[in-house]
Amino acid sequence: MAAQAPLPALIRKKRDGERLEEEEIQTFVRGVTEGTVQQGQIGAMLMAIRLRGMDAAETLALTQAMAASGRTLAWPPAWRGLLVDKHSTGGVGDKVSLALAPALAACGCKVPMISGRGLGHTGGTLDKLEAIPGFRVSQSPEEMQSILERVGCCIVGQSEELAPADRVLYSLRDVTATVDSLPLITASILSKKAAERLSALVLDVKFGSAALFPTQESARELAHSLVAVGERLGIRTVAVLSRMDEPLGRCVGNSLEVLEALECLEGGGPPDLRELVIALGGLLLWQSGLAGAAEQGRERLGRALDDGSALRTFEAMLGAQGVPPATAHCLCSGTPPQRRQVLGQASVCEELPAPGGGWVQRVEALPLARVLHELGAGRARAGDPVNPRVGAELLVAAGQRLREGEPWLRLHHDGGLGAGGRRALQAALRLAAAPPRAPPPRLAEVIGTPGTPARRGDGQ
Ligand code: IUR
Repeated sequence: MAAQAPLPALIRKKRDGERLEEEEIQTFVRGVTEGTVQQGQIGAMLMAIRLRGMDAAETLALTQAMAASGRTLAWPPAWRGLLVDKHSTGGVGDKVSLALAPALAACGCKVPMISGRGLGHTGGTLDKLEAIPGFRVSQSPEEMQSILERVGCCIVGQSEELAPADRVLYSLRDVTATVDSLPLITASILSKKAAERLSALVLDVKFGSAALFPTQESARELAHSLVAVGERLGIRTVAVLSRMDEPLGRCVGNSLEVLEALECLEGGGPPDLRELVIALGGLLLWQSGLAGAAEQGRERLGRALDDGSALRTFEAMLGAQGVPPATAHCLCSGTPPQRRQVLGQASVCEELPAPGGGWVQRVEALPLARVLHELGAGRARAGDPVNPRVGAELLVAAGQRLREGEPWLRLHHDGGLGAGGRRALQAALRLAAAPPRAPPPRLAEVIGTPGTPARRGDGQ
């Protein structure tokens, strides 16, 4: 084996714009995992990568080294081709995973979904699920397998053992202004998916005023990077670019989003939510070979939402992840008031009147999310508690005529809404003097063509 260059030489190499060899990347990641690389050195390497970039082979090597830094999951051979997951780059009101995982399982997929918590203005799937009394997200890989055998899907947190190098790098990216690096984002997202040993993956890359990437072009660049590296890892990978200027659906806030996901699982709910669930699920069913084309996949997934099989699977998943059976049953089969009683309600429920009259152009997601965050719906630092009862329901839709004083937003909180928060909320409502043009579809583009479906033996 060639002598390893000392770390400062590797940092210098990347700083000066040279490529790093696979072994050099492995050396760096091993040092990160074992704690032998100093924090300053990690920060310097992250900045060198952020400024100089990485080509596809380097990004792949970084992803593989990070995936290999911890445990990888193993599944029964009979599940080959069927193991699927979805990742979203984060949005406001995004409860897609809650409906998508059980719907896919109801169609025959195995969905070991590993999700995150909300940080900043975007929500986290785990926080939404933890609004349900009893729901646990810390299952071991063995427990995950047992749930997948019985139910077909689970939604859990990332265990300490999975891609530990990502944990170190991600926390340092936050404090070194290197979050927005394509190779670092790609390796971070896909190292965890590679460790999950998936067959197929769909990525929801969001763009717009409330997304990580403001423009469709920048989101497209990330999507191409994710699809290229995902495919090289042996995971059938496809990405959709979806708009994130307005909240997804009508509800924002953890408990309210669970209620809205339940409506979707009953075949109802807001059309934009159902559309995204069906589009993402249709692509995954195609990739996993359970549908002959994306359109057939969409139809199949829509049937699972309409015939109650997705809802029954969701109830089974709740039971398998710690929710008492009576609670799970009440949530899945109860009336809306019974469901609200299970989840608990905030002490204040107030409706905001429209500050003027006109046609609703849109409701801006970012200011709405920021105010809810301040009211306790989100966390400022990892580990902070969240108040699941804080949230908002949109009472209007784009294109609707609204008269001054008519209610447009129902806000749920436990106090603390000041004049500044009220002003910010009222400014989130964009009114026009004339009927606006129909908004563009939320799903803007699909990147990567699944083409040949995952054959058994692909991926994992
Ligand atoms: N989610 C991840 O898992 N990693 C990242 O780098 C980002 C989001 I940005």
